[in-house]
Amino acid sequence: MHSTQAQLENVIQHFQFDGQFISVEPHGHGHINDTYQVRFALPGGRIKRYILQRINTRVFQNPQALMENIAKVTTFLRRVIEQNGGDPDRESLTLIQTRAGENWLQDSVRSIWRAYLFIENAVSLQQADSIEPFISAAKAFGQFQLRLTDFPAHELHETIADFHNTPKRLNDLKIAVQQDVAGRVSTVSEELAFVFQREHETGKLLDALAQGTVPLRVTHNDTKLNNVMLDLDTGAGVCVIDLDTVMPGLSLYDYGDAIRFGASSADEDEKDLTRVWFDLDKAAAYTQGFFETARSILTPAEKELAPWGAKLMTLECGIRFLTDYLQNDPYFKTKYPEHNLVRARTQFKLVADMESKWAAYQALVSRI
Ligand code: ADP
Ligand code: GN1
Ligand code: MG
Repeated sequence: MHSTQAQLENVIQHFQFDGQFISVEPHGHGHINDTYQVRFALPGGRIKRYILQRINTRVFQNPQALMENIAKVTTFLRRVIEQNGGDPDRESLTLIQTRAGENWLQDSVRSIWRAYLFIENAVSLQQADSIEPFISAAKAFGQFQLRLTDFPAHELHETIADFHNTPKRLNDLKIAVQQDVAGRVSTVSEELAFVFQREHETGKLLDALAQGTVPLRVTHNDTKLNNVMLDLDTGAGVCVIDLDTVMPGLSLYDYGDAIRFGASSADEDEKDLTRVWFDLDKAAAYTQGFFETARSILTPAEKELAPWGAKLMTLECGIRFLTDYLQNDPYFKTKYPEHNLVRARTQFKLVADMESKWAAYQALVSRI
């Protein structure tokens, strides 16, 4: 849904922003929420920016529970960061309250809004052009995992049920095939065959959890490179953002999803598949950074299964894009009709390439 300038300005009035309103404009490349940057002038002419987001309530059907999670997690993180002598306004997201003292606002058309301090002098990247930013992201997500070790997991709501339940995601794809609401099934037989050939592998992570081989932790669950802010001067990871899916999960989800997005040679929606491959150097860099940072808590099984985390998160994401394509794109934001199909294809290409490099990938993980 698109908001008019008047609607946005009305929403802005309800938050406790400092200074004189200057402007509001769309911001970032997220696939889910509507994100805006809002600029205010402070006395003396300094500019203060905020992030304003309309929560996607098709995706997050209980926004109240979601905001409760975010408030708890950011409060917890602030304390840990303060204890370590860090700057919580920069190293964690900071919610801005409404004038009524709430963490979120429902407007006259029932949209749900929230606002954060803008993390300044930092950037979120759509692709790692070299391994340095990817190492920084690995350390930031490893540290995020570490900082939340003692967070009481039972206090978190599951904001999206079965978010990384790959067998369930595959089942959703089967239903979408049966329903074929967009008449697109006949055009994706190759992609469907690719997925179904790997059906027997989809339970690998959940089986390990059920057998007690790997522990349930509090995880981020959406560890794309563009969900971490990197310092513009030093390149170091500053702040992990996009906390909507922080829930109980496996560290392998976080490791795997980061590899899926960042250890690719190309963008998630690259159309020319000859340009898409699994970059072992980037994978090695991320593995090193993540394992080094979270080493004190990760178990041997979590390290051993790392390649499976990467492969299944990539396959699962491809399955989700393909399902959305078959359902006429209700979930992910798209810019053109085939966008989700293009995205699904890059994910399957990456899976195939991981398979062809499997022995080398496993060897590098065990070496690290
Ligand atoms: P989505 O769930 O749609 O991905 P995100 O919360 O990830 O939404 O926000 C989208 C983009 O907005 C991010 O990739 C980042 O570039 C930018 N962004 C989000 N929060 C902040 C923040 N507090 N400071 C600066 N930029 C931010
Ligand atoms: C979405 O919100 P964003 O753009 O950071 C999605 C992730 C997918 C990702 C694919 C809540 O992430 O699960 O892996 O797109 N987030 C949600 O790019 O579904
Ligand atoms: Mg995001």
